[in-house]
Amino acid sequence: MLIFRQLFDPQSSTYTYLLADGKTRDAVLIDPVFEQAARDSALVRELDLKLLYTLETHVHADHVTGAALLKERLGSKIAISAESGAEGADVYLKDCDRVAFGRRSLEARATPGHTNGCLTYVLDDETRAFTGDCLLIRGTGRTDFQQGNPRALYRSVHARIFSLPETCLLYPGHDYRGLCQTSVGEERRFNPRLGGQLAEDDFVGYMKHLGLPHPRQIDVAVPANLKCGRPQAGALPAELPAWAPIRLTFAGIWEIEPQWLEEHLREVQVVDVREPHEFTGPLGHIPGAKLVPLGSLAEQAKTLSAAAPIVTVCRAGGRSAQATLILKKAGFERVANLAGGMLRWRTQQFAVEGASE
Ligand SMILES: N[C@@H](CCC(=O)N[C@@H](CS)C(=O)NCC(=O)O)C(=O)O
Ligand SMILES: [Fe+2]
Repeated sequence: MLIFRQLFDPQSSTYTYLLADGKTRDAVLIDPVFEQAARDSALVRELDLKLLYTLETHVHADHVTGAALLKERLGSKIAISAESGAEGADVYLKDCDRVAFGRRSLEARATPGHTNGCLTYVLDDETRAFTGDCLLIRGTGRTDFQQGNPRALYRSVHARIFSLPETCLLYPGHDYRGLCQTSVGEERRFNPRLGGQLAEDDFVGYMKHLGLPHPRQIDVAVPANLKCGRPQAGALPAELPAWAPIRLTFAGIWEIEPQWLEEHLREVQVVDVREPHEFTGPLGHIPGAKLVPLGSLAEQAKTLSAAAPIVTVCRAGGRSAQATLILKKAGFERVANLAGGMLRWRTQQFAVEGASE
C-alpha cells in the first residue's frame, strides 16, 4: 500500500508531497518548505513513518526549502539534481537515477528548462509523476530567470512527461488557483502553452511575453536553496519552545504529555475548561487546577497570569485544544494542551482531587 499526502504552503503556493511504503513505513518528502517543517515532522511522526529523503525538484526561487531543517530534526538525507549547483546535499541525482523507499521507488528524470537542475520524479508504476515547476496545471514554470530556457522546457515536457501513460496523474510544484492535480492526457490536449498542436516556436513566443514580476522572496530563497536551506548566518531554529518538551501536532496544537505535567505541576497554571459538574464529577480534576469553562475563557483570560506557562485540560483533550488557541489569541505565548485530557491522566493513575463517586 502506498501512503500519499499532498500538502500546501499558502504563503508561496507550494505543494509538498509525502510518499511512503505502508508496510515498511519508509518515506520521502518532495519539496518541503522551511516554514512548514514542524507541520511535516508532525505528520511523519503521527503516521509512524521514517523519513529517508527529502527530494528537491529544483533550486526554488520563491521559498526556502525545509531540507536542511528536516535533516537536522528527522535525520533525513537531502537529494537534489547534480545539475542544480547546490552544495551540502547527501545525494546528487542524475537522469534515470532511482530513489527507493521501502518496496517503492521514484525515478528522477531530468526535465530542464525552468532551471538547469529541474527533475521530475516518476513513481515506479508510472501512475503518478511530480513535475516540480517544469509542467504546472494548464501552465508551465517561467523561463525568465535562473537558467530559464523555453526551448529546453518544451523538449523536456514532450520527451519526458508527455511520453508517460495518458492516465498518469501529474502533481505540480505550485498552483496559484487552488488546482491540485492533472494528468498526462489532459495536459497533452489542453495545456494552453504547449499542448494540442502547439509547436516549440509557439511556446517560445508565449514565454517571451509572460511579463511576470520576480518572486518576492527570490533574493533570499535562491542563495539559501543553493545551500539546501541552511540559513546564511546563524543556526537553524530550535524545534521546541524552551519552557517544556511540548510538540506541535499536525492539527496545529501545541501539546504536552501527562508525565511531564505530573512532574512540573507547581511550575505551571493548570486551566480546566470543562463545565463545573464535570470538574467535580467522577473524573475529578488535577490538584490546583483552576476551573474556567471554555465558553467564558476569552472573557476570563485576563484573570490568568502571564508569569507561568498554562496547561489546558478537559475530558479528552478536544475542548482544551481549542482553549490553547483562544489563549494564544489573548496574548499568552507559553500555552500547551494536556494530551489525552483527564481520561489519559486517570489511566496513568496520577493524583486527582474533588472526584465524586
Ligand atoms: N507571486 C509569486 C510568483 C512566483 C513565481 O514566479 N513562481 C515561479 C516558480 S518558482 C513560476 O514559474 N511561476 C509560474 C507562473 O506564475 O505562471 C511570488 O512572488 O512568489
Ligand atoms: Fe521554481
